[in-house]
Parts: sequence; structure tokens; C-alpha cells
Amino acid sequence: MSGPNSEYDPVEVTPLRADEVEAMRDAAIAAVAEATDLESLKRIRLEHAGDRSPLALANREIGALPPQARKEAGQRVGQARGAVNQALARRQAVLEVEHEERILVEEAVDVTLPTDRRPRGSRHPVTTLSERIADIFVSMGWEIAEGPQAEAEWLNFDALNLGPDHPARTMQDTFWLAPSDAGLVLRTHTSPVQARTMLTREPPIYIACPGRVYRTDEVDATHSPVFHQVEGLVIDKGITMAHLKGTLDHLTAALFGEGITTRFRPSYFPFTEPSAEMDMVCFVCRGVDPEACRTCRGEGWIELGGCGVVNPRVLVACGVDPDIYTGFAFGFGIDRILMFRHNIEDLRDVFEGDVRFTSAFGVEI
Ligand code: FA5
Repeated sequence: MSGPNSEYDPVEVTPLRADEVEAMRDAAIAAVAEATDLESLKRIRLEHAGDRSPLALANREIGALPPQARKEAGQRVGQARGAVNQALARRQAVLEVEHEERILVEEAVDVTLPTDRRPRGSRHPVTTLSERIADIFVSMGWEIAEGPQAEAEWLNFDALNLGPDHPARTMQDTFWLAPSDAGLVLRTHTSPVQARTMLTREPPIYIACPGRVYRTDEVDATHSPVFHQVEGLVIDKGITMAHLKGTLDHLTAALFGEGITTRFRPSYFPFTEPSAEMDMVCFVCRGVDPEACRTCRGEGWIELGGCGVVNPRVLVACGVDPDIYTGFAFGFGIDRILMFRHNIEDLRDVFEGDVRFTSAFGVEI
């Protein structure tokens, strides 16, 4: 028979001796204090607080002790492990802050440094073409005039010999601005700038007015409800249709190259008399074998817009004496000119705002 179990003394189980537990705790806390970054702290955590750390192994020994010894040993190991965990948490917090600060310094981006990686934008070709057209007139000594896009009905129509009952008033489908009795429209053409100029200035007048205009036209390959026109107006003594023809010949040569023939076709506009549609010979096929030409589509000619000698009724309405002065005017679609110059088949491409379209034109200054 074996004798009675002797009293268990935890001092006899080496890993549970107070000095051993303290040594493990102190070694762990010292290692934690040594950790220089989060990576090394992770390693130290595994070594001193992980499942196979000395304190975890000591903890496992507790279960093997007789019940009366477990409490004290358990407290001792538990306190040591708690102290190590606290040291780990404190060091972790400090190292995380250091880490954040280091990242802010190391990964700082100097947003003021110059870079060539940003894709360059480009100006819209309608804008650059409008400016180019304006330059052509400025080089002839003309001035550039502007008017509002929300225009008085009277200036858009009545002053231009388009009275309320004039059948041609419906030629241009109009956006009327509310309230309905305000007498305001989105200008349907740039011609009201003519009237504004004559009403505010004495002749001689030589002006070009590029600008945006609006009509309730359905969108299709050649029409848009918002488009651009350039208006020209000359009022001076002795101005004739010949001056108009010479001016437009110069404009087409400057835009499309020398040797472009132009022609007038009889037309009707209430504000000019006589009136004409101005065509220029197709600058691609030059009228030779037009059947195969994609630009003029077999016509041999390209229509640029309307023109004529300013109707004396318009001169009178705008305070200019028709016995002293005569003048000519014209109005061309800038978007259509752009289409011809660059073989753009669909006007919608011009207005859809796709940068792949505008960037093809590059930056024109
Ligand atoms: C006029 O607007 C007259 N004010 C032009 C004028 C001025 C004649 C001075 C005589 C004297 P018309 O409605 O034809 O005319 O328009 C002129 C040009 O604008 C057309 O030739 C065409 O190039 C362009 N245009 C007209 N409607 C549209 C549209 N919906 N989308 C794009 N371009 C258009």
C-alpha cells in the first residue's frame, strides 16, 4: 500500500514558483519594451503571450496541482499574464501611433510637384472655329459684337421686318420664355445683334457676331436645338451686293483655302432684299466628279447660309436713314462649317461632349 499523499507544495513545480513566474513576466515585459515596430511586437506577443509561451505553459501546469494549491498558483500566473497583456496593449498603442506618423511622412505626396501625367483637355472645336472666324473679320478691320441669348421678341423678329402676322415668323421654331406675355425668346438667330447695333451706334458699321442660338428643331445628323451662327453686318454709304460677294469670297478663302468659288442662289429673308443663299464650291472635290464626294454628297456645292442687302424697312426700324446708307448682312451656321471643314458626318458628335471627340482637335490657340 502506498502512504498518504504528502501536502503539495507549488514551489516544487518549477514553472509555478513565484520567482520563476516573476522572471517570465519580467522577461516578457522587457521584450515588449524592446519592440521597435508592430512587426517585432507581433513576434514578441507570440513568444511571450502565445499558446506556447512560458506563461501559457505554466498556466497549463495549474490543472495538475492539487486543488488547495491551484488558487494561489492560478493568481500568480494570471497576474503575470495580465501584466504582460497590459504591457503589450500599451506598446501596441504607442507603436501604432508611430507607424501612422511614419506613413504620413514616408508616403507624403507633394501635390504641388509638376506632372505631365494629367491628360490635357482641349478647347471645343466650335469655340476655336468661332474665334478663327472672328479673327478673319478683325483682320479686315471689323468689330465683334455680342447680344443676349434671352432676347426681346421685338429685336428677334419685329425689328427685322418679321411682324406678328408675318408668315415667315414661323420659319424659325421658337423657344418662348415664360411668362408668355414677357415678350422674351431664346434668340433664334444672331440677326437681333444687327438691330441692337444699329439702334445704339451711328454708321459706318462693320460688325461680326458669333454666338449661340436656339430653335425647337429635332436633333438629327444636321440639326440641333442649340447651335451657333455668325452674323455679319455692314452699313455704310454705297454698299452693294458686290461688297457682300467680295467679303464672303474672302471669308471662304480664309477658312477653306484660296480658289474656292462661291455662288448666290435667290432666296427669301424678310430682313434682306434681295436675299440669297450662299454656296461655295466643295473644297474637297472642287465640283469635279462630285458623285464620289462624301463631303458635298454629289452636289459639288456646299450651302453656308443666308445673306442679302439689308431691307430698308429694317434700316428705318433701327433708326438708320435708307436714303443715305445701305448695307449687307449674312448669317452662317458655325457648326455646319465645322462639319464641312473636318468631315464630321453627324452633328450629334459635336455636342455630345465626349472628350475623345474634342481631343482629336488638339489644342488650337
Ligand atoms: C437665318 O438664321 C438668318 N438669320 C440668316 C441671315 C442673316 C440671312 C442675315 C440673311 C441676312 P437660316 O434659318 O437659314 O437663316 O439659318 C442660317 C444657318 O444656320 C443655316 O444655313 C444653317 O447652317 C444653320 N442652322 C439652321 N438651323 C440649324 C440647326 N437646327 N442646327 C444647326 N445649324 C442650323
